[in-house]
Amino acid sequence: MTTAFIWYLLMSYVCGIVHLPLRLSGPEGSCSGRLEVYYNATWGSICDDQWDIRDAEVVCRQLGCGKALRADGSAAFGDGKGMIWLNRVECRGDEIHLWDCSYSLKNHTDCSHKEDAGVTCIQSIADLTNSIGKKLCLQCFDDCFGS
Ligand SMILES: [Ca+2]
Ligand SMILES: [Ca+2]
Repeated sequence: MTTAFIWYLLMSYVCGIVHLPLRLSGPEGSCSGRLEVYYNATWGSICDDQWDIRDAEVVCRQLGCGKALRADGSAAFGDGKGMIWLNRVECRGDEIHLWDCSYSLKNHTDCSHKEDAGVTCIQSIADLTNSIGKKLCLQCFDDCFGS
């Protein structure tokens, strides 16, 4: 096995076979804010159609932010920029990752940034370890899959 392949396996494990990395863009720290998803080498936002607390539960879980308090819509955390990658997210609420849910993933020109979705999660003691994990995942994406 090449070093690159071993590295890939390691990062796949750390990142949980990454399909759709998430981050929150907000003023109140890492566990609330406008949701952004990394796809096609670009961060984009999520349309709030059918955005609800079950979807927020999964996002908060994936980010290591504990339980969800609220699913925010109508650009509650301000308008995003660029692509709107996700719409019509439908989670049961017990999924580990958002990509386990049903959703529409493409450049949603039928939605506007006035409808950007966000989440408000309970911050947990796990934040510290998870923020390190998140950094690793982002680093992984920049290094392994970035342009
Ligand atoms: Ca809407
Ligand atoms: Ca939903």
